[in-house]
Amino acid sequence: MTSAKPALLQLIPLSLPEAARRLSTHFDVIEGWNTEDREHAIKTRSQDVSVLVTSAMTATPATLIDHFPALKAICSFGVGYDSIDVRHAQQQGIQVSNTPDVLNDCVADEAMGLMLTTARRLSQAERYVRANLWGSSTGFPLGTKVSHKKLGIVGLGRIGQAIARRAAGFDMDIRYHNRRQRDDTRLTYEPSLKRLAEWADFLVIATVGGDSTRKLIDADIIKALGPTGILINISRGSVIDETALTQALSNGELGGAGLDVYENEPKVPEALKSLDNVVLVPHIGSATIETRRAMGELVLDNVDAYATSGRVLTPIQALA
Ligand code: 8YV
Repeated sequence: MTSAKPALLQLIPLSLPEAARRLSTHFDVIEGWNTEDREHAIKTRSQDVSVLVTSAMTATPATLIDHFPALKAICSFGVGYDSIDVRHAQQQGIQVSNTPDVLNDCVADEAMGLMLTTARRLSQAERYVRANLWGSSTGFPLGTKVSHKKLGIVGLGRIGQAIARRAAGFDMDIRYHNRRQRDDTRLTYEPSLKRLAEWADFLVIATVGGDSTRKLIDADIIKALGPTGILINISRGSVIDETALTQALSNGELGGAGLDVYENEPKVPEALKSLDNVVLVPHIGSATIETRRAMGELVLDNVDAYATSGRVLTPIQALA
């Protein structure tokens, strides 16, 4: 039986106590985060669904969007939208929202954490203590200084700028590469990514994912960063050629890497796991209690705004 309210299909659970109440104020909520429930909803309710709740990590391709002829809004949990066919949705007049800004601090904090952990070998040092090697004949290797070093930021968006503010506190010399120079920053713009990599001690990837940046960091850029350089990725695994990265880390062409994201999550190449000059964490940039709550609330605010005004609150700008 269908209710008088329009239907909202939730492809992901929102772990906020108020989520069910807030979503059901305006919508008949269909839980579809299990494959079985989702398939059932597609079969039986596809004509009713006007709102889809999804996430940056949930595939929302054109084929899924096209199942719902009455779809008007897609509200996503997360800032990245390479998992969603936004262009296709917008071409059908469907609004798409994400959760920008609320996660900038945590992702930037994590980028700094990865820089420090990789350069100062903190994970390796912890493994050393736990393995009772401290005090043994096996010495612990020296790390690399972070303060006063040269930082290249690839992608000076909201998260990139938050990283730059933090790095300024470490007295780092900061330059950035973007598709276009920004007119609202005094940071030095480097139009050539290769020259930025040659110059930098640390290269932090904070750009968008998707086709426009696929394998932007290839063997050539990795080589330019060089044997003492450190690569940090908090954006998307697709931006780095993971095979080239693994090779460079193994043969000493690159000094180290701190990775939050991977080409084929949750799969991490075994070859990377065996290396001590790489720090591997499981896509946790936004994963704090405070930030995940704020992201969930912003999804609910977007759904409410759509229901009450017909416009989502934080739309993704129209893609060309
Ligand atoms: C994920 C992220 O959203 O916001 C993004 O783009 O990659 C993360 O914050 C999070 O893992 C939930 O899907």
